[in-house]
Amino acid sequence: MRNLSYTIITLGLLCMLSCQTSSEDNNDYNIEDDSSIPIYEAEEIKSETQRSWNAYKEYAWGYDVLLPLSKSGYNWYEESLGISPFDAYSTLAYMGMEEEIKEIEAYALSKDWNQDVYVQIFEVNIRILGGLLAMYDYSQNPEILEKAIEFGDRMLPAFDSPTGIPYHSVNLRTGATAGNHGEGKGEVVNVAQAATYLLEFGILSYYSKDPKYYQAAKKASKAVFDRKSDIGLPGDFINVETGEWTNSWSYLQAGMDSYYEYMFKSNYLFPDPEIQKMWEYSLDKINTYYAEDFEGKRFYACVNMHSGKIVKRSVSLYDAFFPAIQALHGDIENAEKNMATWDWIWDKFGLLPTRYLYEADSIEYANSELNPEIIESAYYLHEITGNEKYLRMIDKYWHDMKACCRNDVAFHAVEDVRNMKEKDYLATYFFAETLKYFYLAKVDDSIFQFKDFVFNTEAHPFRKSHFDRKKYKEYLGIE
Ligand code: DMJ
Repeated sequence: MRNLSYTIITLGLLCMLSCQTSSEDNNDYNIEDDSSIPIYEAEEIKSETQRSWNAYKEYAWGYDVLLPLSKSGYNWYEESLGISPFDAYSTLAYMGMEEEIKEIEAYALSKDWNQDVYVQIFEVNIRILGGLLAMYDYSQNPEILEKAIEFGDRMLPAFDSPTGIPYHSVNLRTGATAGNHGEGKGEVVNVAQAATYLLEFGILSYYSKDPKYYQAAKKASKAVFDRKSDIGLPGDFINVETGEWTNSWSYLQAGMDSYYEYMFKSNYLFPDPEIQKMWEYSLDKINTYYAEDFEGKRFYACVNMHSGKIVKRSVSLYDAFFPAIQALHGDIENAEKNMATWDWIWDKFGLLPTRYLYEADSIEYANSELNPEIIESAYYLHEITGNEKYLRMIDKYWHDMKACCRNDVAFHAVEDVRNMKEKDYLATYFFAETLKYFYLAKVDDSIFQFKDFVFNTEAHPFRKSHFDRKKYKEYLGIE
């Protein structure tokens, strides 16, 4: 036992040293000047994706998630939804893994959604519906579209609330609504759960030529927006039956992030004057109330929705999606300031902790779960500005992630970025997003051109030219 403890401690120290060496190296590493150091190759990412996908197939096929340390599978609910293949498909497709994507298409077609299970509407929207729609976007197989429409129809009863904001969860078989895992009523949701549907539901309406999906998503987003405070900010938790705010914090973090993201992205793909107004109004409030220059760095704080006063100087790694949106919107100056802060936080720890208190300069939540947002923003900024320093950042993120999170079969999350303690979990978004952004950042233009696509919040790509600028208004019911 004692020997085992020593072995574990020694292995832990070795891991810490290797991770810290990597992060310390990076602190000395001047990304602007170091143009002689070669950047990783796209082929390396593809082979790491193949290796991790093989591990999912060997140890967890049929389960939602791979547990890479115990080499087993894990389900979110009592029954498996088989989420990883839906999330992985679009990444494997653009990597040219033909055999694997054919296998996933067959799996998707054989999937029986008539499951007596309550699923969280937000999560299945971005991962399963988003994944199925991207599968159709890539394969153009009409049977896949039928599966996507069926899945969308099973989600719709969740939106049948007095406000039009969806309940937390829906039973895929019965359409009954509830809270998590069928518990409670599910009437209190955060704003991301309330209003992250415009993009997938817009695409579903376009392809099915039935406006009902987009209109349901729009009603939900407007229901949140219309309940903004006197100074124009939404809160973070809302009751879907009464429309009352149950908490009055306002921020860019997980829980609100994709509410903002989808106002922008949906309007980017399917211009809708009402949504555009909402986005422009909201962006102005974000810049007025959340943005704070603190000790020479740009942060986006948590504020009170009524007073606009800062309630917490805290950021979460999810907020690192925002430089991508700022850059695509055309606000390069703020995107670059924001990105520089994220890169600085990365360098402090060698990975991003889930939540960092910037005034106290301390970690609030120390886990790090292979999240994609910082890579996503560096990728957008590299594509949009052409500045090589963003590719150098991505290269650093890849080397650090490899040093701290790669094991003998795949990659794993980290419990604590201060000691890089391993966590037995590989989130499905690692396949959908993290590996995809690493790959696309280095892949040749003949394979993928950033400017031709829109990504959902789970990085499922949609080719813009598939959506006719003259027809979308009719299909989505936009006046
Ligand atoms: C992803 O599942 C999505 O990007 C979501 O919008 C929030 N972030 C996670 C990954 O960090």
